[in-house]
Amino acid sequence: MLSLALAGKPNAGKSTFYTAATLADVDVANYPFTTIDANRGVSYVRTRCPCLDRDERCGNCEDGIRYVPVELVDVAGLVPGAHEGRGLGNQFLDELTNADAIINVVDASGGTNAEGDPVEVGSFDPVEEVDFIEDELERWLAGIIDRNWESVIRKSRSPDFDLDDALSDLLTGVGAREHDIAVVLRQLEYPSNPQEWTDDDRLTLARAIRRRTKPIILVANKVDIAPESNLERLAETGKPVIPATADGELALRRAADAGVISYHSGDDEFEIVGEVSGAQEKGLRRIQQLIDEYEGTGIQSALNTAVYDLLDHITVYPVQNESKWTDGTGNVLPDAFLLPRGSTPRDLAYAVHSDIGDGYLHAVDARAKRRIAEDHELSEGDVVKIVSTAK
Ligand SMILES: Nc1nc2c(ncn2[C@@H]2O[C@H](COP(=O)(O)OP(=O)(O)O)[C@@H](O)[C@H]2O)c(=O)[nH]1
Ligand SMILES: [Mg+2]
Repeated sequence: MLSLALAGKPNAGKSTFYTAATLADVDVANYPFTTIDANRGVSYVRTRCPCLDRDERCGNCEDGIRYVPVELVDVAGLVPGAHEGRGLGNQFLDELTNADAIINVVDASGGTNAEGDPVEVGSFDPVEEVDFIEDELERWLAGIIDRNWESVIRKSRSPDFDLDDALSDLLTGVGAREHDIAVVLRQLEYPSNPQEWTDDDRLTLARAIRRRTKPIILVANKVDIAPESNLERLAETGKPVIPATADGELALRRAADAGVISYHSGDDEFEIVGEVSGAQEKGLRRIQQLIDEYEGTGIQSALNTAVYDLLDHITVYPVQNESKWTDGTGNVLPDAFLLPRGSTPRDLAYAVHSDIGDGYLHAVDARAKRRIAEDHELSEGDVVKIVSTAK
């Protein structure tokens, strides 16, 4: 499963985001280190279900809204110096190891400092936190490379030494594949003898690896109290920025859970369908205003942007029966897989099961009812029958 990590300084709203997005009970408080262990949960990206192109809904979506699971990790707050063990330091950086992308939750209100302590709203520059979080991640990676450099030097004495291989060994643990290392090394200039590498060379390598293997989107949280100028400054960083209110989304999900409103995460409106007090209604109206202004609460949009834009994935639906779009038991569109754009039917087969991949014979586009070539690039919403010697 794809894994997204919520990183950021303390009190930015990570746990609120996490709770809203997973609706699991974790600590949410105005206290710097509420999250002592990383919380892992399941959240969902939202997409259009292919059953909308048929007469009947499939039963695995909500009125044509399909939710596809991703792992979400709530990482405890990072403070400047975390890579050297400050705050809750390194152990938490290590929890980012499996992340395919990082959602940096930023307090766009400027109402907390770099340590997460409350200050007057508007007095802390959120761009500072964007920079230090990125820097901490990169220095943490550089630390891993530094600590293992001796072994690279040792290997370099062997006649069949290959820097790509040595670095792959060193960095597979943080989610960098051989291909990533090869691409990154091609972009950089460095001494051919590992003994001549400087700390700066290793930091430059770490920064490039981070950009490639742990891309970041910014969530500009607390828009309900954020000065407009802060949102503009965040946008000027040139990074993807999603304005958000984690508190607002949590309130909506809880109200929906309690049957008070009808709301699907990511909707741009909701309807009050149950009994509400005057105060509750006022609160809900305020959230609706924010939704109108920012096109949603930003939570679903952040998850979707991370998976579909930043990681450039598509949703593909394997079926066994190409006319009915069912599995062997008659379940319509039972599974949805998130695959990198450019994936082929064979890649889908391997995602379903390695045996299905090994036994791959051919595939059928279940919309067009046509065989598709082995190297055909799949698209968002494709429904595909895999024919394999494995069952
Ligand atoms: N005004 C405002 N406060 C928020 C929002 N989201 C979270 N908070 C508050 O920010 C504080 C810290 O939230 P928490 O999720 O514990 O932050 P974490 O330390 O990053 O996990 C809590 O008091 C939340 O209620 C929001 O959208 N607007
Ligand atoms: Mg927290």
